[in-house]
Amino acid sequence: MTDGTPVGRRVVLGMLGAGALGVLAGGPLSSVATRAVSALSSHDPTGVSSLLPTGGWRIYTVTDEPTRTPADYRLAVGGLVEKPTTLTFADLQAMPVTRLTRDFQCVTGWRVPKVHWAGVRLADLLDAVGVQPSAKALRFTSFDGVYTESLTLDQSRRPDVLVAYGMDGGPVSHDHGGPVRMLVAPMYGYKSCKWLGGIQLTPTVIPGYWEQYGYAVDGWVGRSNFRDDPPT
Ligand SMILES: Nc1nc2c(c(=O)[nH]1)N[C@H]1C(S)=C(S)[C@@H](COP(=O)(O)O)O[C@H]1N2
Ligand SMILES: [Mo]
Repeated sequence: MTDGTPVGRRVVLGMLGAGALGVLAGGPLSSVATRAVSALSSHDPTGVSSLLPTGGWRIYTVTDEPTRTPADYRLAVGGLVEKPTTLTFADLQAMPVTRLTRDFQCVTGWRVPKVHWAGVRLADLLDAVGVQPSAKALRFTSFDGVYTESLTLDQSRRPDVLVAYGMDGGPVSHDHGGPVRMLVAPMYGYKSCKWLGGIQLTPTVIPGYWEQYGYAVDGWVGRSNFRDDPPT
């Protein structure tokens, strides 16, 4: 899956149906860390692996994990905006903080209940840069150089969509996409771009990384993809 060869929807769904097996076989949702944790949980009838410090999280990346510190972090906001802007970590922290507690749900079935997030509402950021009338969607890019995501402009203005720098009382850790990641709380995890490097306003939705492999562009939890139980 590293050569960029597109995989049809059927193949992806097949791998997901196989659950942890798909991950162990090196499916597209895997990373070395994910494989290790999944291998453990799939061979652990005692449930002891759920006591591991990952707290139910799987760490996903489609590249080698990129590194950026708060000091060298930059978020470029451009495209169809009035004021193209590059924000530092300090700029983000100087904006009004929004705190949210929400379950985090991956489309493959794992869920972490009641994660505490802190960050800047994307809506506030959009107000600060000014959105041009022709903008209808957003494209998120990761500084991993590969991962991308999308939202419609309406979705992006929801109060539960954050440019997040805080998680469970601390910073968003490197593994979880720090210093800054997206949190699109009402949608599956793949909509929340880690290691956020850029936000571009676009005339139309440009499907993101996983959406090219058949996942829903409108990835509402419980109402898309596999329609599992809505989060609590
Ligand atoms: N840059 C980047 N962002 C990403 C991913 C990724 O592989 N790379 N995986 C997505 C998926 S499928 C999920 S479920 C969540 C996982 O977040 P976590 O690694 O903090 O658990 O990140 C999303 N954002
Ligand atoms: Mo995911």
